[in-house]
Amino acid sequence: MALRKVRSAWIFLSATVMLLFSSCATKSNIEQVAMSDNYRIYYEIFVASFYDTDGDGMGDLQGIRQKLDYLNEAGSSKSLGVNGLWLMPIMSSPSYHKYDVTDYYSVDPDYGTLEDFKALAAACKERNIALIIDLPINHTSDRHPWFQAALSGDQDYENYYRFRDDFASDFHKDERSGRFFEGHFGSHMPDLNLANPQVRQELSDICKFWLDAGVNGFRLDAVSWFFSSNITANVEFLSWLYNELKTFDPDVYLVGEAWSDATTILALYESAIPSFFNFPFSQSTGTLISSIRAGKGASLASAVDRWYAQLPQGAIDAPFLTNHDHARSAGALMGDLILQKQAAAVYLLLPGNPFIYYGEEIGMRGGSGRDENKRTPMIWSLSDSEGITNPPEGSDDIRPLDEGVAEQLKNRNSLLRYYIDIIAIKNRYPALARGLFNIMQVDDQQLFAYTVTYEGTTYAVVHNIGSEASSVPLAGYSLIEAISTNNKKPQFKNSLLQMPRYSSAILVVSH
Ligand SMILES: [Ca+2]
Repeated sequence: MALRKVRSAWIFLSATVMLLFSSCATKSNIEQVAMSDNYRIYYEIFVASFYDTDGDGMGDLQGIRQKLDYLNEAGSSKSLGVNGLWLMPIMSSPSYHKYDVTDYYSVDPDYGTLEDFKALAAACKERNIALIIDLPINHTSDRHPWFQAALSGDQDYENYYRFRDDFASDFHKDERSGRFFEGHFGSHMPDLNLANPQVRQELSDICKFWLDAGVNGFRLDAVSWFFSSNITANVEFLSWLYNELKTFDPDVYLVGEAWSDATTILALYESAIPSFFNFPFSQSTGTLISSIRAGKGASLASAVDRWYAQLPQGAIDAPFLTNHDHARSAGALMGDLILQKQAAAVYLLLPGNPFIYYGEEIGMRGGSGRDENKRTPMIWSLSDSEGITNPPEGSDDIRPLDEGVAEQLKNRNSLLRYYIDIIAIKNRYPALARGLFNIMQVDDQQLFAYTVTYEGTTYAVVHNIGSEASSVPLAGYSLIEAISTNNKKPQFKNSLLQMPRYSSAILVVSH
């Protein structure tokens, strides 16, 4: 809509400039992202809480397939438009979260069958949605046959884990032998010995199995604990894994979870794995939410600039607000609709692959206390309970919403409709995800302003994340997207970009 408005204004300008501008716009609009392209907007799903198709109260893989129209239906204004999915663990496991696997070659019966998974993967492929699954390989379940064999004294399988004779931090006593095994996340999740070539062969086989079943890659759980905090060993293992998987699929996408500081994450990028989650920017105390809350765009720009200056070439940053381990972002943004919209515009439009946590797009709240409260049922509708799952057992804080998905789709001013608009813009201009970042120096501390340059075209992205209107002179640019969190949109007149409070604009260099 904004694009049409701008284009009609250009009718009054010279034919030459008009031609240049429309060639830029047309190119961006028709460009299709190839399936092999690893630049995506991802959506993280806790399968158990997403959509239930057989009425047992448990979300399932068929439920995700039924909701693909919601996630990405080409040309629909009621579809979110994400083109990547990350499923939290789907393999057999005794726990509700399934991060402790008992069989890496099966789908947990709670969620369906391997056939259901293959059908989902095929449906994703048809829609050009990249599908990645959680791969918890720092540890297995203590009920995994490998660990059971180890406990029964099988030497080969003892070497699959990390046993020692005396106690050390993170080690647990095996009462039978009197020895100790490592289990950073508890005695029910024994750590695998990732230095053992036999274990590596098992992991290679497992990944091959899932790539053959249709995944595009994996989200690697707990990578900073693979060899405790030994970064050199972790980098070596991650390099080995990435190179191994590239022999099966040269376009395989991996994103690592190193819930750690910038120094550790940057060091792990030496493995050449494409993405690591941007934890320093995430959570209620991270750079994104704290800058949005304070309305300090210029300091956010400096932080982002420092971060991109350190990322190695080829790295695909993976910014997010919060994930399944954090209290939901809506709470940190004080339930304020405008702040939630502004936070979404800022992080979704950043270079790289943003990761949306299911329910974030409708402002779901919760997450104090137990982890179960961070993983509550997706609210599809307030009036129709079809497909809505039971809450995870043990959750004791379920927050209601004024509007679920169905209601927000009908409300032009809703958070969901805003997410749909922003995602469409990110998809419309491939440069926004892929471009080279450069900070723009502006006078107003409220403004978060930068350029991205890709294939010879430079775009400017300007956010006013403050509570006062602002303006910035931008000679040589044309406004192509004017985005408002309320009802006042940015205007561009006589090379002056006028930014209402809490608004965003995208411009292109007009040569
Ligand atoms: Ca079910």
